[in-house]
Amino acid sequence: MVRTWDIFCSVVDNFGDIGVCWRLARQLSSELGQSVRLWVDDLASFHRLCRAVNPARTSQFIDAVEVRHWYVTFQQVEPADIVIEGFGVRLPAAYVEAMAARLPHPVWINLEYLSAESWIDGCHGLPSPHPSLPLVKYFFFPGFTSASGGLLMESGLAQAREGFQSDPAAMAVFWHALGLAPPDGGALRVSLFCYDNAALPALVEAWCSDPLPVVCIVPEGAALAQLSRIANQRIEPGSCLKLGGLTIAAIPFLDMEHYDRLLWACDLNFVRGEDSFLRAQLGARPLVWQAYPQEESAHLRKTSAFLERYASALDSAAGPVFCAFTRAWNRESTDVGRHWAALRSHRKSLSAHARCWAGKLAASGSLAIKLAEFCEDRLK
Ligand code: TRH
Repeated sequence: MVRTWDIFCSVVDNFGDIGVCWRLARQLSSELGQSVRLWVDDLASFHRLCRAVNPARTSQFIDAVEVRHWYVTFQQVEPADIVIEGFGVRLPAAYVEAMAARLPHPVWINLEYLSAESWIDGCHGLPSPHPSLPLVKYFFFPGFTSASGGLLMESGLAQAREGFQSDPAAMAVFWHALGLAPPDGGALRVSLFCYDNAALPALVEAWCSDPLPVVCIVPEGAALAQLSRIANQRIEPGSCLKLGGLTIAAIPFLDMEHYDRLLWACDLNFVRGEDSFLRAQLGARPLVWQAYPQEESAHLRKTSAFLERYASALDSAAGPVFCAFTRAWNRESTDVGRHWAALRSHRKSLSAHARCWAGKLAASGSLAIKLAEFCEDRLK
């Protein structure tokens, strides 16, 4: 059944929130035929992920999704059948009152952050009645189990990825477009997307002195700024800098489709947050994840929960090395320098495991489909 949806996204900082909300909106519209309106408070950030977005327009259609600029002063509209607040964003008070006045009341969902922690299975789908209005909000938790809300995966993704990864000509075109020669097998290609990380200087040092050359491809952003500080010179997107055996290849911030291709094309991807983290797993290449740093070391618990799931099927030699490296990266410990040589020596088993893991992700279920079914059950 075609339902109307309002998805509210506040960008705050970084790109994960809009990345997830946009993927969800697009999939609900293009694959499930739903009528979707996406409210975004920062169209300039959205434009960086999706070039079709015109930041100057208050309303526009992109891939059949109605994109609305969400201003502080909200222009009242009739609420949709299903209302999604992305990551606990506060909805406009007048909109919430209109939800309460609308019959039947819309299904109200708080879309939570992806986590591998086991407690989310017990909280997924729980209702929370509004303290004063006749409304119920449901918590929807993405996750890695069939009991969770599943993972954002568009259909046809594995085929598109495999088509690209098995087509050297397409990969060569991609590398040339970035201003880089296709790999000749003599160097390791690593993409780097991370938060400011006190461990990065030690990793750079290990890369510089590694007998296996490393090409580190860095989109413009925090990682490139930190590399510039480490190298003590400004590294501009589009330029390359050689430091011993390390080549830093700075590239512009890519749109989502090209960023996916970068993840598919590299031998190893450093990713962060939630969305690049999942895209790297779906990319079927080895990854090192930096969880979004949180108070009281919550990110370290998230890292451990992921490692428990991901590394359990790694062989007994690669598993401990992979876990030690990832933990050190998240603790921002200079131990990453010490662990680097061991990590990359296991790249064959890490690559085989990454392919296998990507194939298993489908078992968690598609988030968009699960969400649509969850809401439909409550609208009946
Ligand atoms: O940008 P992030 O750090 O987002 C974060 C997290 O979601 C975090 O949990 C949240 O609390 C915080 O924002 C506010 O990392 P993430 O989640 O990986 O999102 C990055 C998005 O940017 C993702 O959609 C991939 C995309 N991207 C590109 O499209 N092109 C690029 O060149 C790069 C580097 C990323």
